[in-house]
Amino acid sequence: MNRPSPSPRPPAAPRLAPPHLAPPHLANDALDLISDLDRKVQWLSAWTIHNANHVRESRDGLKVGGHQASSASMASIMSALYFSVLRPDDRVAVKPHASPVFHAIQYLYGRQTLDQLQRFRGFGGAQSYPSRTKDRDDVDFSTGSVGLGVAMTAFASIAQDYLLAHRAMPAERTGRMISLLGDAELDEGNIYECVIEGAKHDLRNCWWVVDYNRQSLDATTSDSMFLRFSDIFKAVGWDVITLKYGRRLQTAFAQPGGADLERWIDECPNDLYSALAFQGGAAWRAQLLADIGARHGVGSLLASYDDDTLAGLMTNLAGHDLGLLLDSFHAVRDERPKFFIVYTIKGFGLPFQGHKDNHSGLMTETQMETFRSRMEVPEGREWDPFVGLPRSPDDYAAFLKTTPFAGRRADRPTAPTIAVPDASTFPSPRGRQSTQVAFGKILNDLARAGGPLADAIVTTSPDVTVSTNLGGFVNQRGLFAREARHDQFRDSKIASPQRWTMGPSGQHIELGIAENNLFLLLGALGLTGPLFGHRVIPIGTLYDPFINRGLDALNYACYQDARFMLVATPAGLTLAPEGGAHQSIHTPLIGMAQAGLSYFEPAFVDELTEIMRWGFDHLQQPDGGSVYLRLSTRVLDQPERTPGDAFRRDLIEGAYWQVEPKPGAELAVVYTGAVAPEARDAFEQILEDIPGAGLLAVPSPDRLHRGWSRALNAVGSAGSHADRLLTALAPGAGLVTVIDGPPGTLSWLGGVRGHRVSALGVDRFGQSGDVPDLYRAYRLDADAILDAAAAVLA
Ligand SMILES: Cc1ncc(C[n+]2csc(CCOP(=O)(O)OP(=O)(O)O)c2C)c(N)n1
Ligand SMILES: [Mg+2]
Repeated sequence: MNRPSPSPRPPAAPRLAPPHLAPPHLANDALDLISDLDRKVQWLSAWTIHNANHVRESRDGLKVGGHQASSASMASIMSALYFSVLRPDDRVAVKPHASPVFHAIQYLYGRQTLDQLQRFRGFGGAQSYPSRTKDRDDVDFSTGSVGLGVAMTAFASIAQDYLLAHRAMPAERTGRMISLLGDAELDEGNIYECVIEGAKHDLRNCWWVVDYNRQSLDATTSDSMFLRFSDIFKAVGWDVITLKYGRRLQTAFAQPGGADLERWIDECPNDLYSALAFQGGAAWRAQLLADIGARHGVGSLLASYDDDTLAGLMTNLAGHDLGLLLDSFHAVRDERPKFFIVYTIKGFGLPFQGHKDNHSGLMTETQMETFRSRMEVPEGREWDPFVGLPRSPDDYAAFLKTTPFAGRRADRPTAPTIAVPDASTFPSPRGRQSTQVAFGKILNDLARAGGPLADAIVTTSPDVTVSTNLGGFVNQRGLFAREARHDQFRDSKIASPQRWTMGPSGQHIELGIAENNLFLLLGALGLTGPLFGHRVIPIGTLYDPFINRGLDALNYACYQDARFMLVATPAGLTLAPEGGAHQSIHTPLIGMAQAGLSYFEPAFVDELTEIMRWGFDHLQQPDGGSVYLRLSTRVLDQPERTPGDAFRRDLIEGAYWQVEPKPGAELAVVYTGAVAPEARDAFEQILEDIPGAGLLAVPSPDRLHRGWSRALNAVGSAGSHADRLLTALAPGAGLVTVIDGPPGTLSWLGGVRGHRVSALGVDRFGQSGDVPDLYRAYRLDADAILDAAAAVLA
């Protein structure tokens, strides 16, 4: 055989099947029933995709798509789990391209409608990839951006451990957090960041089941990783369970010539194995005879199979052997994390099985007809749940009522809302300070005062707990660990302002410097209500520029409607001496554009206080969302004022007049965040020439913009808060906007009532310096604002 390179020998598959560990509900004939249902799942998932592409009317001529090969690869693994292994409290992240398999299984359980399947990938129908928010059959974790759903299960397990340790959920409701992943997902770096964090947090009750079909989207995957995954996962404390060969192959290996056959398969490169799986029996025979035909016993072993059964034998991998899968999954008896490497064939049983281009392959009408007759589905009854199976529909329906998964509640748990203190008792730090310091004080004061909100807060940070001012809260409430760990520095009586005591009652989860993990953990903590029936209030802190590091995970958390408060600090050029690598520029536009997240950038502490108070409530509301606070280390004098209801309302809608303009005024200075003093300074100079000018504070460009664009789409901009505010100005008035961020964050205000705009902000990389130098160089200072005012009035 002409092999490109010998691949390392994978660990030997178990020669004998593990003992049959039947769960209590598994009667003698349960395996037959599950195997029939598995066949139906294979049919329905392929048919759902076929229907969307070839049967349903197309209005735009676009390919609808769907992944018959990826689905076929995983069908039996999922049948084993959903029809026997999964318990009601287990939670699963299904590989994105196996969504049709998930929906088919839910359909058989009566938890998914025919209408949804028929509208797969259509508007209002079952989603292309499992979606917590858009699908109707109770998806546990959304998937789509590969790798993220995988890691999400680990963080969900940590979140579950947090609730268990805080006695917020009963131990008997502990579920296993299971990811069903494609092998190519193992290329995503976030997986390895996650397992490192998992090792630090004693991860448990987490299973990752790899559909090891050795194909990605483009081609077959590299042989060189064959053994490495097992090494990597063992190194971080996981049990690795390799399920390679099905029982028919194992039986053949025990025959004369079988050891040579086994060695041949073990050494066969991925691409050759895949090509032969595609070509079928005659090709297998020719290749095997050429390579090992002369070895003792091989010739007669091969001769005992015709071409069809030889093809079946050579593709009898563990992932398609239901009995083996059931035994292996049921054999798990402990809570250590499990990494199952399950060998499969992409497109198993379909005409393009093993073909390197099959990722988006769709069966033709003719191929579907052949598949239909093999599956014994009569024409016109394609959607009948149990048609063509050997037993009566009642037998299957009755069986499906007895599985552990059938005991899962149909609706998601709702967690009670945690009361937020009203303005009179909510902490309100006083005096000259920065928003970052005030944030720390508010949390510290909340923790000290105690109460339901303080008890529900969980903070987390990727190694910037102290530098983002979470230290006070952590001193009060401790770090979370399942087992108590003492603070050696304290025990050694070494002075430190920071206590670092860990234990089950701690309320801070410390992460290593991997911002992606922060967002995944916030995602998991932000879903504990609907996942585990108990709500926590997650607060995550990081430096603002490093949001970029975890942006896809942030988007992913929001896509799942996880609820959390993200506090990004310090932000912008205002961070001055730290320089351009740490000065965030474009994050305000992330905050404005990110669905499910409200961005605020307060300048003053009373604003921050009110935003946090509102935020704690908003992130608990059914139609609420998460909150992003962009804070600063710049110390500012605070305004003398007592916020009232009108101020609060305006603030949360995004803006308020710090100094109201006189009716028909020609100019307003508009600012966001830490440049407030420069805006004020310039504004006071402008008043000398334009006495009616206004000074508009915009603590949330995001909320202000959303309010305006919603009103614009509905009834014209007249209903919006932005419009109400700007009506006071003359029709042709000028606006000078300024933010330590992209000028576009505020320049849209010119569109509200057609005012002329001169927008100041940062659109170049920053550098080290002090605030006066940087504000001058980047045109954020009072002079720049005055110049801009002159220009806009000219
Ligand atoms: C982050 C991300 N990058 C790229 C893609 C596009 N994509 C979808 S599936 C896939 C390959 C998946 O291969 P594998 O995980 O092995 O799944 P399977 O072979 O079972 O289809 C790629 C690259 C994606 N969904 N997410
Ligand atoms: Mg694959």
